[in-house]
Amino acid sequence: MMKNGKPIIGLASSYEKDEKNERIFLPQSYLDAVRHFGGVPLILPVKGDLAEAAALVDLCDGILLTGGNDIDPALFGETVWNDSVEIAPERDSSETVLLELAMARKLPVLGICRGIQMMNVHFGGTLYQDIPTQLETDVRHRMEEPWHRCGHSCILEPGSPLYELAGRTVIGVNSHHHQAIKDVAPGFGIMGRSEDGLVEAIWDPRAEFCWGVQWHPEKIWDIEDASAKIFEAFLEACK
Ligand SMILES: [Mn+2]
Repeated sequence: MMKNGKPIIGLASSYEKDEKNERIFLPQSYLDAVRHFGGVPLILPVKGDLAEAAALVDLCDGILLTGGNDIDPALFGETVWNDSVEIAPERDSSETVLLELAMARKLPVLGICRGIQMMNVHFGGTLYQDIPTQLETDVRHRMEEPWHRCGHSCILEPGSPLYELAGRTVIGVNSHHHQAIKDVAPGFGIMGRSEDGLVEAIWDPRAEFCWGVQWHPEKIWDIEDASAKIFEAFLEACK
């Protein structure tokens, strides 16, 4: 049940730390998309304690897990594969708490790019840590900018909610990732794969709305209506 006039969408912030700087940030396109589809974006910080996270999630009608760093492979029982893997354990911990709080409150969750990976790992799945060195494929999953265009297609699973929404089997997606789902989390269903068979969209049939997509619908919803429909469905579930 929505708490206010418009659904408040908590956005997991991106996080960066090096010798000189420590900051949270988000690409504006996430906020623009949430606003366009009728929500109020609320940026959720990293490194707060459980009480703070609970206080913030209590304000939210839905949670959006955004793109960014790689997931620490320790979370799925592996060590770091190579130098391409850039982790931010502080962010992983914050999002683990966010997911637990969201599940306890039965809040809708949409995971985008890193977000689908975080969702999959949190619920017991695994990842390819580095597609170029771990998977033979002709599909370009790390396309060059601009990302406001489709780079490869996604073949939807008939019967999945995304297939029902899109009303067709093949949709266009952008692609800016070097990691991807390997083993899908137990209980989750596959909604779509790229031409090489890589899983690009999952959902939890046990939840009201718990979806993850490997692409960035916030950057192509105005040119690919399947991506617009993902945001429409998510915001609708948050009402
Ligand atoms: Mn891809």
